[in-house]
Amino acid sequence: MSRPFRQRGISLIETILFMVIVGVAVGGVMGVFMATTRSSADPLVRKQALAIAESLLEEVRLMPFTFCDPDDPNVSTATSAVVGVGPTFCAVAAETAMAPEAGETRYSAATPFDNVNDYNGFDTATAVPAGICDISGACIAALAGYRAQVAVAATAFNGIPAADALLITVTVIATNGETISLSGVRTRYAPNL
Ligand SMILES: [Ca+2]
Ligand SMILES: [Ca+2]
Repeated sequence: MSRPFRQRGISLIETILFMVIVGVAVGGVMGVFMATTRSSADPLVRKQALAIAESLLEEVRLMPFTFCDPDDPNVSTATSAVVGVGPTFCAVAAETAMAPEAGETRYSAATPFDNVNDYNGFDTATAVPAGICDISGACIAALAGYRAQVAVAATAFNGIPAADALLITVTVIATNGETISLSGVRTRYAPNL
């Protein structure tokens, strides 16, 4: 006993409403699209700054952090930084200063940085040569607008006392003023402790 279904077209008002709704929706999507396109250069700068920070942090973390000087014959057997006779002592005094020793630079062939703590205070703006450079002193001209700074400080870490762990913080300031900071911890290598 069903009534016959009466077919009916779309009215002009319905059509106009449809167009208005679709227009507003497309406008919103286009707005997001344009904002993304406009700021798409910024992630590039951030990624570049991050890449510089990561590579410098990696370089510092790979430096020796031992009781004795890295060149000390007892570097792998010493059980403290005490200078003395025998394999458990350092033969010469360790580099304990939180700064490079006299004559040391990141780019020196004869006396390069040879300790984690040598990097404390390193700044690509004041280093010679200045700029983002590899350890041979070859600088990348395209990265002239970036500046990197390193800070190294003793820190207690996960149960390891502050005397045996160093917090390394690399800060990169990008061309647009954006700053990225990466931190990593380097613990002392002391197999016989
Ligand atoms: Ca040194
Ligand atoms: Ca040092």
